[in-house]
Amino acid sequence: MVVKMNEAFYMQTALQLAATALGQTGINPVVGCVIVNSGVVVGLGAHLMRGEAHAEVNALRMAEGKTNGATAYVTLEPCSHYGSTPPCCDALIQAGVKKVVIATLDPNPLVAGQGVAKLEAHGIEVSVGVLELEARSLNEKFNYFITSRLPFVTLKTASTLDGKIATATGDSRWITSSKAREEVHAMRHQHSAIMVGVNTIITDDPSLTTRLDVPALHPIRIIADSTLQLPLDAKLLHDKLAPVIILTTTQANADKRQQLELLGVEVIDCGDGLQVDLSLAMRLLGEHNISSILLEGGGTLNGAMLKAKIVNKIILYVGAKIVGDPNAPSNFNFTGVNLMADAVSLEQVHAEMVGEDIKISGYPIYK
Ligand code: AOF
Ligand code: ZN
Repeated sequence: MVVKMNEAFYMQTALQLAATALGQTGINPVVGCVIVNSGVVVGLGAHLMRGEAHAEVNALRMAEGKTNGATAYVTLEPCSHYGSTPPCCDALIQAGVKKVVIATLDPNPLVAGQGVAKLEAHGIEVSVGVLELEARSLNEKFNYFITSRLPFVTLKTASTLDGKIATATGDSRWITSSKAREEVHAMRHQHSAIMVGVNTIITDDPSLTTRLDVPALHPIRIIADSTLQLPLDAKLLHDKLAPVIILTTTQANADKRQQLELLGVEVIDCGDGLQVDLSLAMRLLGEHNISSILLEGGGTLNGAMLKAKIVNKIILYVGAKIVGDPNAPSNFNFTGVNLMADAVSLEQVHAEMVGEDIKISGYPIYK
């Protein structure tokens, strides 16, 4: 294999190092770092877990003794603040690094340009912007959470060509092929939490865990259940595979709440109304350090979340099938718009094939 040796080449490696840790850094970003001295790669590092060493520090450790005059390629601006670890800027300065190539600035208000300023103040040459879009997209959940303290919501849904998520009898196995379903399990690993409506539990009794060929992380399971209809024998209440959070209202039955709490479930009140206040729910989940949610709801929850303008990204798998019947449930149920000009539209739309299915993704634009 002959590779083109340039800044993008080293940054690509740093991005791959970062990507390996997607899903395991909690509210922290994924970050990768490659250190090169006189044309030789001397250190590789990634940030693996919140509370543990940052990418630069891991890479500098590997490169020990060979860092003087080196160039560091980092996917995120090195931090300038004291968090769980001392500032990476200080470590780079002390190691005698001559140049730092950065993909993108850190949106964390505690850093946000101060890292670059500190490096430059110590005579280090800094450049920002190599593979910037790739780096920003890798941390899209972190970027949103760190500036809003709200979880980044990815709405994932699968439908037929006629927009149905089941037949009129309720059968939905399967709309898409196993390849698409496997991708969805990787997505579960890469989100802090998964969210469904209580009707999904009543109908399917799912476990909402991550099932892949290799061990993976299970998301926290969130159920929107305004009137606490969740059956006490639901599988996910007893498997102890991941925490369960129920979103309800102060109106819900106090006895049922107590029964659920006795099973180890956290019940969160989201307003005093008849239905869960979804915007308030997002604020409260953000306070619980849930930085990303994979929404796998049915049409009603999908519609309500979209209407509340709290869906950040939509991923739709379309199976090339047609089931017909106006009574078959569809993807998004909400009071529709009268004019096409008022429809929710997506930006940065991307389409690709996944096995036999069509995958469409994009970001809703809210007016
Ligand atoms: C870096 N390199 O590898 C990471 C950075 O809680 P702490 O101390 O780990 O700090 C987390 C913050 O530090 C996080 O919000 C982000 O701004 C930055 N993460 N910075 O230079 C890294 N993971
Ligand atoms: Zn750092």
